[in-house]
Amino acid sequence: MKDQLQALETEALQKVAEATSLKELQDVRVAYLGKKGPITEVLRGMGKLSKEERPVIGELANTVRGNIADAIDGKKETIEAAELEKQLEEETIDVTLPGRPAPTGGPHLLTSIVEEIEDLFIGMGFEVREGPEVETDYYNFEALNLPKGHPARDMQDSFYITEDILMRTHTSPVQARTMNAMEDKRPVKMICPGKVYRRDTDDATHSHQFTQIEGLYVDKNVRMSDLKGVLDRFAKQMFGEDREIRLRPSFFPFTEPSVEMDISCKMCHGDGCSVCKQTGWIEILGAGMVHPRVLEMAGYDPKVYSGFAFGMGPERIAMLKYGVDDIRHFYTNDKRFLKQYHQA
Ligand code: 2NL
Repeated sequence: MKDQLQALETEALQKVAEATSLKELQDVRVAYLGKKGPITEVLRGMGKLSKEERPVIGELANTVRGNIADAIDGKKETIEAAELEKQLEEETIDVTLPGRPAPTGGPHLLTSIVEEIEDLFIGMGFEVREGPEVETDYYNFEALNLPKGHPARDMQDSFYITEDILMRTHTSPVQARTMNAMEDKRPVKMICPGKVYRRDTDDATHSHQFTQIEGLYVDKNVRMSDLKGVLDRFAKQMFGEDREIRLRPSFFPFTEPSVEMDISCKMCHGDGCSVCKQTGWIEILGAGMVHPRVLEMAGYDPKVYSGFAFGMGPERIAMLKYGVDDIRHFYTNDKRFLKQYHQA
């Protein structure tokens, strides 16, 4: 029985040494020290032993059990320490990794374009002014040399609130108001960006609501060459220093003479392509020398003062600059479209 116990101990210690996980170790504990294990068996059979043998075997059995239990506990600590070490190694956080960027929005392409144009004209000494989108018939038409019955009123028929109040059809009323408010009739040098409204059927190139930027410079001795210089700088800064401008005669009721400005086509360098419709030139804006009647109505003596004015559509500028093919993209707010221009 003594030999049997000693063999059991050797065998158990061997198994403990071989165990590589807590699960295997637990299996060894159950196999050797459990209620159905061989040691318990020996202790149960003690009754059959002689009086002399009983304490000797009993003591040996307890020693063997104690040794096995100690070996298991020792090994358990070793395995646990190794597992902790492994876990610490695997779950290390690299605090030097750059963080994941949080998704952010960005300015709408139209906002970026309007701000770019504003900055450009501020750089040439223009002030930025805004005004009401709901206007009186007087400031929207009358003060701009578009009297009642003028055919241009049919062309830009708008959304009327009452017979005398309407959604503005251009931003010019802001300029007429600014000139009017100038008590001492000082020079005016301003641009006015903003939303305008016209009764139109929406399609790829028309929208019933769109934006406009108009400019006005009134002073003594303002000449057509000043207009040309300012617009040339605008065109080159906006579309590239290699662009040329061209002024063609045109008509607006509030300017005389009136012109339309084209920029040279970058795609074909003047040879003619689909972008410029085979002409080598792309129409950008309308402009002219402020009509003497407009100056007079605003209280500026046209014999003393002269001025130039221009008007452009930021949507058109953005469409040409970025190759946008449909004005409705600016207003339908498809994020796939908008996201492309967050860096614009
Ligand atoms: C266009 C043409 C234009 C103006 C706007 C203006 C304003 C005042 C006096 C005289 Cl207060 N003129 N504005 C002048 C010429 C052209 O816009 O095609 N815009 C998209």
